[in-house]
Amino acid sequence: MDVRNGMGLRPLGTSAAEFEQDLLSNLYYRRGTTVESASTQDAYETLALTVRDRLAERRVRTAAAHYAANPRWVYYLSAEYLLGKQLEQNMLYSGTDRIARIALQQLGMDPDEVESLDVEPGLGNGGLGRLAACLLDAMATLDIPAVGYGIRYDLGIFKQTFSDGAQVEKPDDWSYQGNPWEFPAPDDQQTVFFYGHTERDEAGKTTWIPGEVVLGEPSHMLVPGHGTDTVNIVRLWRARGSESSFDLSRFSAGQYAEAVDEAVHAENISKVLYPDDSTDSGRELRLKQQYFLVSCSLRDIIRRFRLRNSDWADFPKKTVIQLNDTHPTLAIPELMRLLVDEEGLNWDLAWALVRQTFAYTCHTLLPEALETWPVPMFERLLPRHLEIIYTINEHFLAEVREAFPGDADRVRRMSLIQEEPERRVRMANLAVVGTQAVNGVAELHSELLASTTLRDFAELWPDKFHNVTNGISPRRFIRIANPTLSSLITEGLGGDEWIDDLDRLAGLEALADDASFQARWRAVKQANKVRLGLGDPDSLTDVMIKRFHEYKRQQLKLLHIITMYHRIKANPGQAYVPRTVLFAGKAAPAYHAAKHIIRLINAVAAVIDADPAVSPYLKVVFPANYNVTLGSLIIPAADLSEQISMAGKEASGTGNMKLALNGALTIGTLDGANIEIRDRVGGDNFFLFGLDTPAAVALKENGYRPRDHYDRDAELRHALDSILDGKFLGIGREVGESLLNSDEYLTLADYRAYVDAQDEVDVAWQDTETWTRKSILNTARSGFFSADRTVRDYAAEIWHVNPVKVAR
Ligand code: GLS
Repeated sequence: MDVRNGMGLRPLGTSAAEFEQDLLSNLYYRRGTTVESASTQDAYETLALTVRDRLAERRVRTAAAHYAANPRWVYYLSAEYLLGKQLEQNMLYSGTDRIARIALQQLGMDPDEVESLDVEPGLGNGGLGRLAACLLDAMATLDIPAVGYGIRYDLGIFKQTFSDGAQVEKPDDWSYQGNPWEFPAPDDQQTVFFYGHTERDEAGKTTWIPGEVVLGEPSHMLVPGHGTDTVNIVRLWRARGSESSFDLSRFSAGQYAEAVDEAVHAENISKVLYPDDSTDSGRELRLKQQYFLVSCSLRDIIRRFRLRNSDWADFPKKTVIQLNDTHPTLAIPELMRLLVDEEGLNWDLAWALVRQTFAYTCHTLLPEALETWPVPMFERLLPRHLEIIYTINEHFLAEVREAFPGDADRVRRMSLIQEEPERRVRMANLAVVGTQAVNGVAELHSELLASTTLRDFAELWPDKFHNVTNGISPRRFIRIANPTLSSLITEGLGGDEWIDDLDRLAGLEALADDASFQARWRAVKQANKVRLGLGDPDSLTDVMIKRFHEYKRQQLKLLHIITMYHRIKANPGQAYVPRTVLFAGKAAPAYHAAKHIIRLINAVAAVIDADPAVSPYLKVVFPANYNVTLGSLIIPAADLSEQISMAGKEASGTGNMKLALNGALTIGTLDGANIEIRDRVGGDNFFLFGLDTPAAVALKENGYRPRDHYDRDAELRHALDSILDGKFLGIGREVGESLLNSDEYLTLADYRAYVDAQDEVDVAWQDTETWTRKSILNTARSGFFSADRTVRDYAAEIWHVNPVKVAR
């Protein structure tokens, strides 16, 4: 039932005429203007509000259903969310896409122009942040009561531009025009402490006397489910100076600017997203951000718990808090502090509750991504939390000593505090100790976590370790990103149920050999290439889209391109398979090696473009500023998906899933989720190459010498020499030298296997029917990689939560 009926409110209509009325009314009352004088921005904001209103009604009903059920909640804590644009998604989920467009046209507005003003909130770096968004989408779609918590950064991930081929970063002031999708909730504001000292009274009760007080102001965005009435929320915190940070004495003395200084300073906490992906930036402001997120969110979680519950013993029954990587791990000592210091629970009971409440997802294998904090910095910022961590550590290490008597080395490795070369707090260790479940994000990753990175912990608590293979939202990454393919699939399967039940794509197998279906499949790919507008739509579109990181090995792709270039130059008369190689992705601003690779790619692209003997066959394009929006245009146009990381380094990858789902064939190593993709799509439909993890480890242990490969392989030598000799506008010598002298990620060792596999790609491409068949099979067999399956796995294995249906 529409709750507004009971409130005497008019239900919102489902016809284009009613939508048009609501547009007019919102234009008038919310924007204070009329059709005649409205700007495109007015029209956009009004459209967003009119769509949002339709979801708001579902949100109210969802909240009522959740309140009545008093269920076990999932609270997802994440420092990053890459939500992507909201308008198109919200129109689809609210069923208003068609009527909204008609209504806009009726009012004489151009729907495409109006929709183009929607802005992507770039509140994350890459895969980890996008995964958080996909999981929220799936939780809502599966009717799981959930709230996502994050930070409302004023400046999201930087905007990438190129100057002379080099990456230049520009600030991303994403909400300077406002954000129509957001509901402020000032009543739920929280107070956060920093610095200061602790005091203990005679009874042993500890009080934290803070040195700085900051306010956390929440707002939320709606997270609608698809094909259901559930609308969950993602709640984002923004820092504000508190009144106590306004220095009244200075104000009275006429020093107004100085008086507000501290308040302004406080607001820096949510000013900017740290632009490092898979690396630890280690700055105090970052630690402040993490505590800010955790402190605000936990108080909010407790407030929500108290709406229906009073007994702390019930807290873990009603609450599971999922830590998205180590960034929100401070939630563990913070909940201890709240329970022991503020609620007066005894330590043992509090610790039992805390451990039952939390679960931790690890997203990396790179040692440099495991966060640690210098003890002196930590102690200054969070004095009480350090005491709590010391106490947790004491109890924990006693447990380790009991389980492994006499193993001092193990105790040293497992301690929450690193002692040498300097004392640091180890967040991953804390996250494992303070949770009931730890999971990796792909099968290989989970195995490697338990056998290497977190081995000591897996030996102590084998049952704590799980695998939950990542997944992607089929709504976002095929239905919305690739509408033409979606229509073809719906036609082929005789219905659109597959969108929320992705295993049904298996039904396409029956069409994989059907010549007319194949022809339409190719036509869709072609049209998507035309839509993308980069490179010849008849060429093989070869894409590598992801953050720039040496372990991902964009440099390997580059060596292949240079080799193709040399082959064409050497034999200009021959026929070559025309390729458009598309790179997209950002490098962390301080990651110089990655930025050199970007610059070299752009230089190689320019040299090839300028060479008429080569350019008919080979084109390298590098559109700037890769984000969810650009990805959604590239992915549907791709023929070949490059997933070429050094084995044992990519935790999972999710771009690999998006591309396979959209019918691209993968060329890849046995790394991360590539292994599971290949298992499912079949070895015949996947171009495998390179060292596997044990071989890569062994090679490094036996003293890898990249120069041996250089000496042995003439084509490789030619490619590297041309870089070292400055043949590409003099750019890239650092890249060449690093490959030749250290090559940490075994690029040269995998070069020959990679180039040979690429030759197989060329051969396969020339057999159009077989290629199309492989493409269809990739889509048909990618159902497993739906985020809905991922969320079901979390729900069954880790969260133990049940759906709550929202009645119509
Ligand atoms: C990452 C990993 O690097 C990716 O392999 C993984 O797919 C993603 C989501 O689990 O998490 N970890 C990280 O710090 N950034 C990532 O993208």
